[in-house]
Amino acid sequence: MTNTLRGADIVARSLQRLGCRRVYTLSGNHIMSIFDAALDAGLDLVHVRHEAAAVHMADAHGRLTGEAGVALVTGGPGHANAVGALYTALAADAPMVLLSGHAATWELGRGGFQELRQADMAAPVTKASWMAASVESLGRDIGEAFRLALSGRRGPVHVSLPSDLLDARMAESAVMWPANVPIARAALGDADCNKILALLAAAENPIIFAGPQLSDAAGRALLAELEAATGTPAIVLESPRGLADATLGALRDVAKQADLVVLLGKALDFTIKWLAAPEFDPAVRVIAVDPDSDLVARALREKAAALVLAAVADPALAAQKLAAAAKQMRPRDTAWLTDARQALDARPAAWRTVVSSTPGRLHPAEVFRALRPFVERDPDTVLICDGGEFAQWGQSMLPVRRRLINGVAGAIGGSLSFALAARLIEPEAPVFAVLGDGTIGFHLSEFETAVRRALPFVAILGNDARWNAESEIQRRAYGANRMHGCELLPARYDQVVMALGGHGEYVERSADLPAAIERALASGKPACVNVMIESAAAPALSLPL
Ligand SMILES: Cc1ncc(C[n+]2csc(CCOP(=O)(O)OP(=O)(O)O)c2C)c(N)n1
Ligand SMILES: [Mg+2]
Repeated sequence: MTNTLRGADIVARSLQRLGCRRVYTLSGNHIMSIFDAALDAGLDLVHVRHEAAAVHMADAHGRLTGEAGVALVTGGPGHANAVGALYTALAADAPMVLLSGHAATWELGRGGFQELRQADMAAPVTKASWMAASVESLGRDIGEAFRLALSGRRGPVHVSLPSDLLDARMAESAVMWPANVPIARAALGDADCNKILALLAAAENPIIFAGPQLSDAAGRALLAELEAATGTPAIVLESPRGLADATLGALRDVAKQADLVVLLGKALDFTIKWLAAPEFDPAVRVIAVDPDSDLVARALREKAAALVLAAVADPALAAQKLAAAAKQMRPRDTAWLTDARQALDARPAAWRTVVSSTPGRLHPAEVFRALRPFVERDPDTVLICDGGEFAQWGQSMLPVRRRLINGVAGAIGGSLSFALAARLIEPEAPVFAVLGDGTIGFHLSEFETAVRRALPFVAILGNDARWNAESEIQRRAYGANRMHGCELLPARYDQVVMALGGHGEYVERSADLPAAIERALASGKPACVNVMIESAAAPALSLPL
């Protein structure tokens, strides 16, 4: 008798063949056949409380491992819930695949259960999005999704899986399994490499802006090497705050002095004010190196005469080649690099002593002065920072090798899911998530997932009982007497976390914070340190510091 497999088995085994061991998911009618198939394929189903959390976890998985993260959700509303989170993954160049169950093909156009044009809906927030067309080609669909997610400018890919194809059977011998094609990465040509180094050597104040693909620990190490070899400050721009990213100190003052900017996998976009005046010298010259020919074309369109070199190349390969070649050259004078580094790395002396003026509330700087020794204990610590004003202080005050932030999308709410994925990937080192009280509401129930899966991490919650980032906009734009619609309760999120089985700490005094963090770590549970803070605008640094 010929062996037959269900479409669902083909999907699960294809994932396994591609090296995937863990799937972030939430159950639903359309995908229960894949849950069943996962048993035999040995896939670990990490099942969560909202489909967006599954996507955020696959996103973090992709960013932290460089392998494609996989999220699996049900059709219609499950898919719709997942799509919003793809926006963050797309903007962060995170390699991941969203697989969504889908109404059966024979139901389409007839009012089938949870029928929705899913591929159309996901198209604007993915690199590619399609509905599988036959059981025979399911394996190839999965393989192609992985290949696209990992090639060129990496990013999310979506495939909808109609339930009749998942249930259909076919002979195992006729299955087209995904081909294990190596991911092609475009190299930087010798001539371009030499020309870039010559332009850097001739420039007075060059600077290298890297994109999110170089934001992982390996990418940051590579940039440090490139910086040392070329005498050129090399920084990652991954924040929606762009030049005002508090992580980068007085970057705006540095940027103004630049006469040459090298974009290394960094899109020419709003974060760098399109490299235009008044943030940049009108005469600044630009080099664009990007894996995505569309972004190279955009740089050409936007910068025209100022663009002195454009190349389609993988940013990591380009950085390696440039660093290796630069080491053979005469080192440049280090005065510019020294000054630029000082502006990027220095922090105001006042931050070492500032305290809150409100009794029972801490200033954000007090929180991160207390947290810093904990993140410095282990070089493998993973720091996750969400959006909002409080978290910007964390980004600015906590230097770490391994960090995830919300990214250029500027969406808030992903950090708890990121922390769960980080803990699954990093077995030992501490994982900290830094977020505000508004943001924690988005995925608070993921503490239940974390408890159920025994995934300890520590959330440092800055609770100012408001959506302060938006309040600050109101204060600046409309006046202090017109701030409304952004107030929240000083709620006891620590108690919610305890009720879900985690560890909670409540802190109103600076002196109590170190012991509270220590207890949270020692608890071995998912923990929330709910720190009452005074509302403080995000730091905006300028020279002299
Ligand atoms: C998905 C999404 N919704 C809304 C916003 C707008 N937004 C940005 S920061 C912020 C406030 C965050 O409040 P909180 O988490 O309490 O941090 P705080 O600014 O108070 O420190 C809001 C509403 C956003 N960026 N993303
Ligand atoms: Mg707040």
